[in-house]
Amino acid sequence: MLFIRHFERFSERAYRQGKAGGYLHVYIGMEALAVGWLTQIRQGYDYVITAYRDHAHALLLGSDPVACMAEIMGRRGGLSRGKGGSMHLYDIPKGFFGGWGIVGGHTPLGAGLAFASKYRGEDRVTLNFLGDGAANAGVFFESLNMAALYDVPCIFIIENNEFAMGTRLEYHAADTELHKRGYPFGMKHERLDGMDLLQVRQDAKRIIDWVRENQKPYLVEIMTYRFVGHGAADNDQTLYRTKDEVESARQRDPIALLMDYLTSNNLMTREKIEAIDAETEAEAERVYEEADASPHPDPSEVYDDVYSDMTPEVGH
Ligand SMILES: Cc1ncc(C[n+]2csc(CCOP(=O)(O)OP(=O)(O)O)c2C)c(N)n1
Ligand SMILES: [Mg+2]
Repeated sequence: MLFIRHFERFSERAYRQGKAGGYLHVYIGMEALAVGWLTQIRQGYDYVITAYRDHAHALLLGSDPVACMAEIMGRRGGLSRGKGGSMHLYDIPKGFFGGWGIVGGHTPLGAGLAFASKYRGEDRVTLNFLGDGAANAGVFFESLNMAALYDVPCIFIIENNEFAMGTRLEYHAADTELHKRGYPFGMKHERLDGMDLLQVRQDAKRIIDWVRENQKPYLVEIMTYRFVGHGAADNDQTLYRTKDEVESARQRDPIALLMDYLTSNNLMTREKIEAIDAETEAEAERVYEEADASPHPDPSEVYDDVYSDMTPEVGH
């Protein structure tokens, strides 16, 4: 969690310095959610797909942090060779299918990944992350329907940070208990806490085991909060929430909660935690500098990978 937080602080720096183009959305405040779930899957075997708030997911799946940062900076050494940016981290060998910018647009792709693994007789699970705002997209309901119809091993994980850009949950969702959207499709569904890492890990293990065993879909809504703006360009959060509200959510900062647990149970000293904090910060700085040394893509590559040379074969 500390490395992700420091890494993202450096990505924000890159944005402010004009070194990261396009959009940049960080996961600060939400770390326990991705850490809890992605440490419970079979990494490099199970499939993961998410929206544009994707840095934590790539890092946790073992993508090279320098390649992640280089992508954020649009450099040739980036995961998508510098052509995707922050929203389009990808690492297929690690089971990471992106990194998508159209709200809700990737949810049928996640259902399709789960369909593919079941069709091939494998016992993979797919984690299909989306936001609370995305849970209103028509295509999400279609994805739930098809996933339930074909009984595919897909876990839809709504990262409910209570906002879709500047629109609060109560103003965008007719029923704010988003997990209930599994009900009409006969899908198991529940709402869980996303701030206490140890609890998140336990919940994740239970649900992943169930889905792997039963090869059926599941819908979870996980309550979390982003401590910073929607994206790096969201300058005035006071238009939609108060400083007090953010401050009170910060009382349950997942990193601070875990530190308190570790120290109060004598599992780790405060000095040791401070040392990890300093080490991960130094590591994030090294990553930032190494990524910054990667060259920009050559303009001659602009059309590479846009069209496929493969002629599809018809009739199979
Ligand atoms: C189809 C579509 N509509 C609108 C947008 C603009 N947009 C970008 S992010 C966002 C809010 C999504 O909120 P949520 O799903 O809760 O995700 P979060 O940013 O909180 O992680 C919107 C409306 C978009 N990218 N795609
Ligand atoms: Mg949201």
